[in-house]
Parts: sequence; structure tokens; C-alpha cells
Amino acid sequence: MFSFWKKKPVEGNPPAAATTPGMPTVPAAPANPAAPTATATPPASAPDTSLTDLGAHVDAAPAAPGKLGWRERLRKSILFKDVREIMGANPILGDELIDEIETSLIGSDVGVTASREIADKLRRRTHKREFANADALLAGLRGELIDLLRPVAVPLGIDPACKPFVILTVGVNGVGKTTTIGKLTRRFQLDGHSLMLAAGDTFRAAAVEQLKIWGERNGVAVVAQGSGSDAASVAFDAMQAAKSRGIDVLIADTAGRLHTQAGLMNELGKIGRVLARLDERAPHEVLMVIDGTTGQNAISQLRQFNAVAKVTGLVVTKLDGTARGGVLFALAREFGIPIRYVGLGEQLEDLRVFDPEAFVDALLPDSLGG
Ligand SMILES: Nc1nc2c(ncn2[C@@H]2O[C@H](COP(=O)(O)OP(=O)(O)OP(=O)(O)O)[C@@H](O)[C@H]2O)c(=O)[nH]1
Ligand SMILES: [Mg+2]
Repeated sequence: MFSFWKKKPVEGNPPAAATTPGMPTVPAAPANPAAPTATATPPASAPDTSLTDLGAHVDAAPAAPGKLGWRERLRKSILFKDVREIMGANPILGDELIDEIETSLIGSDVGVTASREIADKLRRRTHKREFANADALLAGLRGELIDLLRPVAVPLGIDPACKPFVILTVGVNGVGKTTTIGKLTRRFQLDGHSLMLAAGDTFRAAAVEQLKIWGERNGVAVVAQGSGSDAASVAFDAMQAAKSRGIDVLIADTAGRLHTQAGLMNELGKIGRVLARLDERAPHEVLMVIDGTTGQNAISQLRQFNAVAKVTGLVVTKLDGTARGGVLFALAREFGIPIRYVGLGEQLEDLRVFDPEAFVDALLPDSLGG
């Protein structure tokens, strides 16, 4: 059944990227103009070092010019605007004020249930006279929001006992799966891991090419087959190759699919089962990528993907492109699944390890002036 993998030139000393014979040449122009161009493919051990500032330490660093911080990236927040208006009117502490905050939370996609729970807590604390004034109430709101997110702020750790550590990326169309893989590849490389990518989006030739470009940029082998081939076969093939080459981390791309398409959803289950033949714990991480602009639809997306592929971690992308962003709170409350990373833009450094305090601070700064 899996005889195809023997044909793949990934053993021995293969080219660093684009391993499938007969695949079209990788175009030189990158999909992302701000990222380095894919020129001659460097060896896997020598990635482009011009981007060595893009590691995990980026998260702690203050925003430098061109590398905007959380607050700059999320400055469109409705929550911030609403709360500034509410508080700017010299409000009287009480239920009415909290009702307004609750409405603003719902408008920011926090979700009705999570918004009500937060508002109820603030009401109880107000009745107990915990807040001396509106500023103290605001601090209380920030604390409640951070508390909701803290349990899901669990970073993705690569277990060295799993070799390769297999990450299967899943999600609906266009959410940023392939881009996230590119960003993660660089991040893991900077952490000292060796990588391989599996082009499991077999629906479109362009999808394979897109992944190959990321592979070339980072000097990482990409295992691919022709478009239309079986995604589970590609994943199995790649895992075999990664195992035999002693690769630390294998990241498998998959085609975007609507959570309502039963046949395509079942394919994800198949990929998981096939990988488990090589290591019963694989895939070690099922990373679901969610578009942060999706709003409450993200809840039903995650429910369906989780049902077929047991999602173990989330990446919420495009938070720079939404005035809401509150869906993270709704996801955290509904599922408790770790949010590993958030996407704050299209550049490599815009994939950040999820930091609830930085996130809440960006949505709702402690000073509402200005
Ligand atoms: N603004 C912004 N754009 C992003 C972010 N992450 C990804 N994108 C953009 O979203 C678009 C789609 O990204 P892809 O990585 O191709 O998405 P995909 O999920 O692989 O798409 P399919 O394979 O078609 O399902 C690209 O233009 C990316 O640059 C982000 O955090 N912020
Ligand atoms: Mg893709």
C-alpha cells in the first residue's frame, strides 16, 4: 500500500528541498515579498542566518521599528475603543456600567457565555465593594480576562523522545496553515532542531509549490508527491523519511477543508491513523490553525476538527486584521485546548508564542488615555 515511499529520493544525500521527481521548478519569487527570496537552496544545516533574530526571544523583546509589538498590532480593538468611551464618560460604578462592558465584550467576539461569566464576576465583586472606582473595575476586568486565558497558554514543547516529533497542521481554507508552517520551521531551526516538511495538501499543485518555497528558504527537505495523491500516503512517506534521517521535527501540511465536508474531514482521521502505524503516539501535535477574524464560527470549526482529529494545540492567525480578536476567550472557555501561537501579521517574526498578558494588555491597556 505504501510502496510509493521507496521511490522518494529522501535517503542518502538528497537535495535540501523539493524532493519529488517531475515536480515543476520552484519559482524564485517568494509568496511573501518581505521574506527572503528563495535563491540557491542552502544545505539543511545552514539556514539563512540573516533572520536569526526571529527566535523565541522575539516574544520578550520590546517592539523595534518594523517589528511592531502586540499593542501596535492589535490597536484596532473594539474593546479598547468601547471601554475608553464608557470610562471616559465618568461612569458610576454599578450594574449599568458592567452591562455596558458586557455588551462590548460580546461585540468583540468574546462570546455570550464567556462575556456573561466575566460580567457576573465583576458584578459580584462590585457588590462586595472590591472596586474603589472605575479604574479599579477596569483592572478587575483585565485580571478576569487574563485568568480566562492563562490555563490555555501552554507553549508547544518538542519532546526529544519522539523522533521525529510529528506536527499535523489542520484547519479550514485560507486560515494561514502553510504560512504558519514556514514561520514555525524557522522558529524550530533557531531552537536547534532539524526539520522536514510534508506537502500533505495534495489538492493543488500550487500548495505544494508554496510549501517548497518555505522549504527552500529554510534549507529544509520537503516530501511531496504529485497533486491528487493521497495525503495520508504523503504523510506516511515523509515520516518514514524523517525517521530514517534522524530528523527532530516533521511538520505536515494539509489541504484546507470546510468543517462541514464529512469526506474531507474523515481524511484527517486517516492521516492520523496511518502515522500511528509508525509511532503509536503520532501525530504528537495536531495543530489547528484558526483565522482570528472568523468570529464565533471558530467554535464550530474547532468542534468538528476536534471530533475527527483530536486537536492538541491552536494557532490563531490574522489578529492584526481584526477589530475583535475576542474569539480567543471564547475558544479558551469552550475547549481549554492550548493556544500555542498567535499570528500578528504576515512576516516571519509575527508568529508569537501566546502570551495572555501581552494579549490582554494590547486589547485593553491599563491606561485608557490618548
Ligand atoms: N495579516 C495576516 N495575514 C496572515 C497571517 N497568517 C497568514 N496570513 C495570510 O493569509 C493568507 C493565507 O495563508 P496560507 O498560509 O496560504 O493559508 P492556508 O491555510 O495554507 O490556505 P489553504 O492551503 O488554501 O487552505 C496568506 O496571504 C498569508 O500571508 C497573519 O497572522 N496575519
Ligand atoms: Mg495551505
